[in-house]
Amino acid sequence: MNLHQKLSLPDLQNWIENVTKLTQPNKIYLCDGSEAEYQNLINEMQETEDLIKLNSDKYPNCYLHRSDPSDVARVEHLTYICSNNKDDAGPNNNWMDPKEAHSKMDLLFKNSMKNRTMYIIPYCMGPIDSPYSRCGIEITDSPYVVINMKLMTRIGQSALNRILKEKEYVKGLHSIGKLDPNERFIMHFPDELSIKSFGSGYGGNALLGKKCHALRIASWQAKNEGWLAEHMLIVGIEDPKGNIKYIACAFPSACGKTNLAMLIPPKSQPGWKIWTLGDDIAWLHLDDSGEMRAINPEAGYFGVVPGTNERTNKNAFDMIHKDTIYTNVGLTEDNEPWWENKNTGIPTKDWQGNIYKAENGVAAHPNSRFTVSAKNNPSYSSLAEAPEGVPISAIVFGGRRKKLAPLVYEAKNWKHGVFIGAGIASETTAAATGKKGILRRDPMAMLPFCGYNFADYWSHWLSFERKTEKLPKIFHVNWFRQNDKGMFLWPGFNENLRVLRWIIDRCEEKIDAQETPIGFLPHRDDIDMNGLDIPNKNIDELLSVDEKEWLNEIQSIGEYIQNFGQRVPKGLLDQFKKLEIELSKSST
Ligand code: SAT
Ligand code: MN
Repeated sequence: MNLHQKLSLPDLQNWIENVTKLTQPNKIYLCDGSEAEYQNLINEMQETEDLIKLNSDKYPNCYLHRSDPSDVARVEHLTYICSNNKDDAGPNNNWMDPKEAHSKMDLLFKNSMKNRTMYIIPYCMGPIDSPYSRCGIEITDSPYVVINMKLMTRIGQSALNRILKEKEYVKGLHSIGKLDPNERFIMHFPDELSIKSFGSGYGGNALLGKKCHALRIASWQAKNEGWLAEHMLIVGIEDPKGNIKYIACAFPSACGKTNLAMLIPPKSQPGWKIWTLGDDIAWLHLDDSGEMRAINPEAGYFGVVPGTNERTNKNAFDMIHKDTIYTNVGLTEDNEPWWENKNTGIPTKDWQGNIYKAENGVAAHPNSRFTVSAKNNPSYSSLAEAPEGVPISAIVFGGRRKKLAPLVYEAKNWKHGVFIGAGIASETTAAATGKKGILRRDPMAMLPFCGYNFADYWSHWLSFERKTEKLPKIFHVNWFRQNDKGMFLWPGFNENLRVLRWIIDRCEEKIDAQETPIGFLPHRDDIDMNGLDIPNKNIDELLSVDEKEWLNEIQSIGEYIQNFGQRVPKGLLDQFKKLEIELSKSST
């Protein structure tokens, strides 16, 4: 069968033909998703030095890719939502008129694949037989993208079969171009279900199934179809009796979603187990009975490497010892990957391949990443393949906040929870280009990823209350609170299970809580501190609410929300006003 016959959908054939004419590739290759194909690409990429084979005794089937030094993170200032109507993109997105965007991009794509192979990657986001899954096709000239998509999604024939049957799929066109930051754009066309990405080979800019499709385009589809596409990990928490509760947690990039998703219960918590469903993205649907269920559209992890060690995330540490693609880590003399806080080995080369000298800075780039199949994770839950997904008991929002936000609190109701989500703020990290450590508002941890106007997005969130009475409870956590000396008050990492247990106890209505204006907080004794050596005054600080400071915070959230103008739902503004009044009363 020739390519034309294999892609027996007129719309798909036309698109491929047009892209071929525009980009002028040397060769066209349709990916089948097989292991042999993966291995062939790996071999070819070693020849071109796009990949370096790592020590095969200690790191079998592991490779290192070094990206262009100017191409190491998502580029939010070059990312656009090109909706037909500017107001649909909203103040949270850069917008360009779709016609203008297409012609700008087509100029860049012109002849961009000359002397290169054009890879066609059919992929499915979510279990291949799930009604909640959605498909796409990414056309790319980067073999790095193909091997990463192979680990991160379900690619190949089965996805293509589904596309030919459903006839609806997201069209993604990607070329690394010359990797010139001045000729780099990531454009989304939600009304057309298409993406054009040029000039970057990195992560979220280039693996189009991830942030571009599964969040920006999918969030728009989800709004129109009555579901949610969210920047959330999904985790199952099993108690000593074998009952499992599933929760979904939204934290901004590089705030510990992967660590929480793979948590190993500390010794002081015998009988508890954690099952990983996903570490980055959740698609949430109401089932026929009105219960919220989640699938993870991805099939692998693209996680931050630095800081991963036996203490912070043993499952990830073990998992990335085989079948892993590393991007931008350092190397030891024995050709083992090395990164900051790995706690073993000595780096000899930095992430750019230069001789490592401590005085020149880090060996691994702070946003260096591992790509690995979810099935390699020791805590992998086979329900990640369940077409019906898992039922969600709680939604947990969080951010990286030195001050103010307590360790955990619970929303009073769904509307209040939506307000809490809309008010998330976090200190910026290396996951995106730009200044680090600056506090910015990041509603639902979706600021870089919501493919439409936040005001409409909040209305959509609020609308769920009218659809069902079985909504999950909503919580907020903050693992990153510090004292005045800059020391973390909470040990974090695996100890976070203690907080998850409180959340589950609340969901099961097993315990009561202290009511404060910002929500329900734990009574000190209701969080199991067994085996932890934390002074009582730290616990009190972690569970304290400074009402004066909170009044300022709520007013700043109110101001932020109101910037979104006329479309902001009244339900959200009411929450703001109610909280402002309550806090003004109690803080005077
Ligand atoms: O580069 S990615 O967007 O895939 C990683 C992240 O920012 O979470
Ligand atoms: Mn993410």
